[in-house]
Amino acid sequence: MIQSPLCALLGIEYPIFQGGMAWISDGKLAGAVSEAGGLGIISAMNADAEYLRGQIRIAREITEKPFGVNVMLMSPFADEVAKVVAEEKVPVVTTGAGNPSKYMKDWLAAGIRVIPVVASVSMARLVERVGASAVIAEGGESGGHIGELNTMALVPQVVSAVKIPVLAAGGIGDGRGVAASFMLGAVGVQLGTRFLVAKECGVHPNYKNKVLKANDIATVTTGKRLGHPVRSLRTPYSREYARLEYTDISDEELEKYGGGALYRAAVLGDEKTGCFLAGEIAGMVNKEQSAKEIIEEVFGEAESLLSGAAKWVK
Ligand code: TUI
Repeated sequence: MIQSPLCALLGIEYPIFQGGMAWISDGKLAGAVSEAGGLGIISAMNADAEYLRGQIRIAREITEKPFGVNVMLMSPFADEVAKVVAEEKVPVVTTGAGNPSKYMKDWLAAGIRVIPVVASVSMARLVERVGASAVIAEGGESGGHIGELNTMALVPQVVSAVKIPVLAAGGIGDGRGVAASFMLGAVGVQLGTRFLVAKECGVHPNYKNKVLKANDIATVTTGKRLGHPVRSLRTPYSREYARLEYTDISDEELEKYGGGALYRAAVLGDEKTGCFLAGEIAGMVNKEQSAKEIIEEVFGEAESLLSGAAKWVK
């Protein structure tokens, strides 16, 4: 059995978070992951307060165990979503794509454990100073919006820079990634892409099939020109976006081209115009399993690897 200080901190059985994926991580998936002993996370994405309240209710119908909400700080609804998580006394809030400082006072007053996703040492130090309980150091192997560093270099540098616990994210798809994360000094992991194909995940079947079929070089990054690189599966959409980035199209038009693409992928399953965010480990994901099976398989693998690690020491 693998237990880390993160389990005691949050009252969970396995030190694993299911990442908050826009249009994918809803109350049903988060409830299933939490019920299986990890921390399920509802993505508040670009949705309003009413949507989030509904998803929190669904998660609470599935489980009495702790769960989380991911607040996407670039969302136009971030202020109202920040109020809802405090009113609902959500046990854990993770944040992404920005600096969560302005919400920290209210969240801490509501007894919430705030665990921001960071892509640099400086952001990790900043969120520690304003009261974060832990940080998720997310490397560029992740799907979606990514920073400059990759997991292997980012995690140990964040671990050395802060006193709060660190979770590793980005490029983790099985027990090998979990074991490696512990060796880098992390006390837990966050996985997104692997949970995308969970049986309880309601994403469009075309999306699941694309991830199941993906190989090691199936993902690409686009969006650098607008200052927010994004990793997604190679599709007609990503190819056209990549082409447009190198034309003299205006930033506004490029932004408009990106609008609604996550919805078209996750909800409509539109293989031509959708943007299918996925991490580099998509090539390792080849079967649909329940959230419980995923967690138990991953930690079974990690346990045997970590208990055999002494063979390297002579
Ligand atoms: O946020 C994510 N992943 C995401 S958000 C998203 S929605 C979106 N769609 C299109 C463009 C942009 C966003 C899809 N996937 N992961 C967590 C994450 N946070 N990755 C990187 C960061 C991050 C970046 C900058 C965290 C803090 C930060 O600070 C910047 C600053 O100084 O304010």
